[in-house]
Amino acid sequence: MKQPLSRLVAVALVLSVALAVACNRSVSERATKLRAVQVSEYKGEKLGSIDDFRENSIKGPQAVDEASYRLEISGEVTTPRTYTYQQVLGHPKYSKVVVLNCVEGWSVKLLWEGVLIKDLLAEAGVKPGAVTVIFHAYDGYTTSLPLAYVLDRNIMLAYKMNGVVLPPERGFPFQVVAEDKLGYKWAKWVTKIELSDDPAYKGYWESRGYDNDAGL
Ligand SMILES: Nc1nc2c(c(=O)[nH]1)N[C@H]1C(S)=C(S)[C@@H](COP(=O)(O)O)O[C@H]1N2
Ligand SMILES: [Mo]
Repeated sequence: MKQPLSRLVAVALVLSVALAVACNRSVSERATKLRAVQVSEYKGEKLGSIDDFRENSIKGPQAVDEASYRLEISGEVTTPRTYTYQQVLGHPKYSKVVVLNCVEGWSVKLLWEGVLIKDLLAEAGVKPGAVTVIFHAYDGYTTSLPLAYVLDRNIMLAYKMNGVVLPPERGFPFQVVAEDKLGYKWAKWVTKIELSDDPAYKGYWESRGYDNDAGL
């Protein structure tokens, strides 16, 4: 039987709308599922939740595209490097339970999984004059940590929290796990790690009066 063309067009329209709705739903379902499968305990230790954070980033949550994302290692290094998301994940992985304390007075204990920043720095070759590690982020945020602290304390660049990939608002693809330092040292959405010979460098909050050491 011959179908009128308008009938076919109508069917195609209905199908494409249904598909669009289904895709949208799967995006929010994915976010919900991520939270549903997060771990709540690690080696007998009770953990906080991904939702125990108060989102107060300088420009709100950032949506970083995994395919076009690059992490740069630059500044006082012998060979500046650029990594894709997967190339960063190709480094040896580490897990650790660490508490994040914000200056606002709240804190959250989570299981973090990531790579060691010093493994990335070793590949770029740190120049002898470097003393400060500056983190640049997708939202324009900056903060820094002493190079000695990053190396001696095995500071991690995390890609998972409580066993799930960092949600966009929690810093996807990477957040610095600056243990024993206040939350503003825990750069989210890290895009560049710059080595500097300036021991007094001040990042976003530090240049607005917050303590540059930020020790707990
Ligand atoms: N890129 C970026 N990273 C950032 C921030 C920010 O505004 N931008 N805020 C910092 C602060 S003040 C805290 S307490 C931690 C956790 O922030 P959240 O609760 O908004 O995730 O992220 C830190 N990292
Ligand atoms: Mo904070």
